Amino acid sequence: MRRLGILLIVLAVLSGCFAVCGASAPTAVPETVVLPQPAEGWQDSYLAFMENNYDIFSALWPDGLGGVGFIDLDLDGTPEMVAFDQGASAALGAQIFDLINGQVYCVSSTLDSAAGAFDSTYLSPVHVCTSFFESFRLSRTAAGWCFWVDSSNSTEQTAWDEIVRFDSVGGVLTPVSVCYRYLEFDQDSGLVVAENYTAGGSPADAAGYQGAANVYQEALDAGYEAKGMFCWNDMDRYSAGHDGLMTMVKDALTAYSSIMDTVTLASPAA
Ligand SMILES: [Ca+2]
Repeated sequence: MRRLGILLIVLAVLSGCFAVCGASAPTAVPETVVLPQPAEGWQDSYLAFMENNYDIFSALWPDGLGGVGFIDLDLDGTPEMVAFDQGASAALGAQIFDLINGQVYCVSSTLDSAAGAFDSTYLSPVHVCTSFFESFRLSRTAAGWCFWVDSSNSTEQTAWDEIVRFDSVGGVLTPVSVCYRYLEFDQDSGLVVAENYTAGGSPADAAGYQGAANVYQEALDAGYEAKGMFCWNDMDRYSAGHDGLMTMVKDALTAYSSIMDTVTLASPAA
């Protein structure tokens, strides 16, 4: 039976090359993705981390977190935890936590003070602003399968966005800046008065930025919709305090759906 209708998230040998899709491209990208088994007891590890570090969360986000969800961003089989703040600007700030050798670490945060509050051993300088768990896209690029996100934010006079790809480096979720665009507008005319671009971390022009972005924006999307819980969906249940936060985390764990259970592709790329 032909299996073109289904993206099987299968096993084995490919994990090394697809997990780090920024590495040199394999000769052929498989139509299926191989996922190892999740770390045993990963749900309890995240719950214990939240319980043990509630005072830090409370201090960093006194109004409470905006939402919590779980996504296996680096395709190593074990989900990362994505926690959104309440969004003081156009987009929400994402904080990403990874389970590394049995310990939970903050690996990305929009908040500078997170570096002093959490163990910063694996904290990346690359962070993410977006407003939906579904904004994290699983795609098949020419270099391999990966999650990526179009991270963006804006003010009345400025706008920026950054394509961020999620690699696994030594078992650690590693956000990588693919390309970055900053625009500044004249408040009266709305015309762009300043612009700045990078691609692969190096200065670029608009075409260089767009060329790097196209690799992801035009890649085959697997159709995976990540799930999470937002506090404003149920303010009574998810209050800013300890009980509300822990309930939100538990509900997000229940809502988590493995890529293996959910992804289908109508027409895998040639
Ligand atoms: Ca993972």
